[in-house]
Amino acid sequence: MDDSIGVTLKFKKICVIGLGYIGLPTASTFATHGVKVVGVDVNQRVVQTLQNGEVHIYEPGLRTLVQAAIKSGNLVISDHPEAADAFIIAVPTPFKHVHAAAPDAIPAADLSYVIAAAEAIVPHLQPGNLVVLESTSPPRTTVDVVAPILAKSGLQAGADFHLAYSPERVLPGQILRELIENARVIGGLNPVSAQAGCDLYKIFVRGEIIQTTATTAEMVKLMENTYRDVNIAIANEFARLSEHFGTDVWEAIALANRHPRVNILNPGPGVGGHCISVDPWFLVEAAPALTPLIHTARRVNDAQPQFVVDRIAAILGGLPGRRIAILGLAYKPDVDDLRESPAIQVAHLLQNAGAEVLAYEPFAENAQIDGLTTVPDLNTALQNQDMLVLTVAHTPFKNLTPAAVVAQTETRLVMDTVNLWSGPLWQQSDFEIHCLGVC
Ligand code: SAJ
Repeated sequence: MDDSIGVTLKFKKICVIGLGYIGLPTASTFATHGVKVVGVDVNQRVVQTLQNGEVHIYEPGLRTLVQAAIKSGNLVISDHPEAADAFIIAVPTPFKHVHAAAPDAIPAADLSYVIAAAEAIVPHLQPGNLVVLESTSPPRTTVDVVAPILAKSGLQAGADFHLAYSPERVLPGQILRELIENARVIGGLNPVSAQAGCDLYKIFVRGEIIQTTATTAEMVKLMENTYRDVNIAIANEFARLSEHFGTDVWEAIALANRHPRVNILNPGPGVGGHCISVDPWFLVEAAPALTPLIHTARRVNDAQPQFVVDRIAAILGGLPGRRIAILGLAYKPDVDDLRESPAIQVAHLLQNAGAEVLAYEPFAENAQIDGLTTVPDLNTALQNQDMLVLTVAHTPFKNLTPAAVVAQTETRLVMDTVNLWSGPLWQQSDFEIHCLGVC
């Protein structure tokens, strides 16, 4: 008998709290694997959208998966939890931005959504249940924050019910595939809780499931993203050095990466998203004296938008009154997510310095951003500009040819922060392309 069928019987019904980029795919995947799922979100717009058969998130294949899950009758959408065999908390854990008056302050983790979700579970918690925190959280959140809240039920975590932490590590744009294929870490309050978590995720996870402690699993998640942030910071610093010494950082990185044990990442306009730009702060806030490298890397990446703006100002000989088109606002290529986007920071910095900025985002053509003029199509963005600034390596921009752009704009000045328009076609074109990391 397929053991996944066995464990499905153990978890007939689960509640997934938080229907965002992770919660909704997770809820839908469980539902299409035979589990009754109550998908819970406190945002009425989200609940209404999903109950109307629509999806509020762009992720390849997600709409089809959610509609199949709801059509099967296994996924129902609600604004409150119900009694279930397991509860998964997949709510946001943003950080509280520092006040402008204290720019050097360390951003603090905002656990209010996790706390609210745990509180909402308490009335429904029963002996034998499993509760899993998935949200990326500071080390010891499961043990020191979630467990005490759930104890208000009168049940003891690890004895009367299972409590575990299991981070997701899916790449936006690849979520549905990676959710199933990636190895998964399950950290239990105790080994029995870790095993219960393993039994739950075995229902659809095909990657290896590794059991550990809850705090280790929290650390693993933060280490993965912090490792990436530090490595992006060194790539950004190499870009600055290349401009200083007059080399092409992209060529230099490609050559350095020919070394069998070197893997330098790509420079860019900064680090965005609700993960890489956030998670390292959880470690810095929790242990500032132990994290000078992590802290500095965050500062390097957060300063990258200003570095790009300074380069643009030097090329244009000043910014006041200059007309600039920002091409791309998402935090990374081929997603519609604008959270913590460096492209938006570049646009605001240019505007604050007196430039007239228009922005176009192909994956969010109707994006409304405070203090920023966005246009719904590329052609409008290209009209009557002094410079085009490529801030996101979106595939639609990659596929443009010089001829296609020439037909839509008189502008010949380009600042390419993502090394997108770099091939011979562009080098032989009339465009004057300035690339980040290339002098
Ligand atoms: N970036 C660079 N240079 C690079 C790579 C990325 O500047 O070489 C920038 C991107 O443009 C973006 C930011 O960094 O602004 C983050 O992009 P990303 O693709 O590194 O990260 P996410 O946030 O989309 O996904 C990461 C992944 N973590 C790792 O790769 C270690 C994903 O597996 C995690 O599940 C996700 O964070 C998360 O949810 O934590």
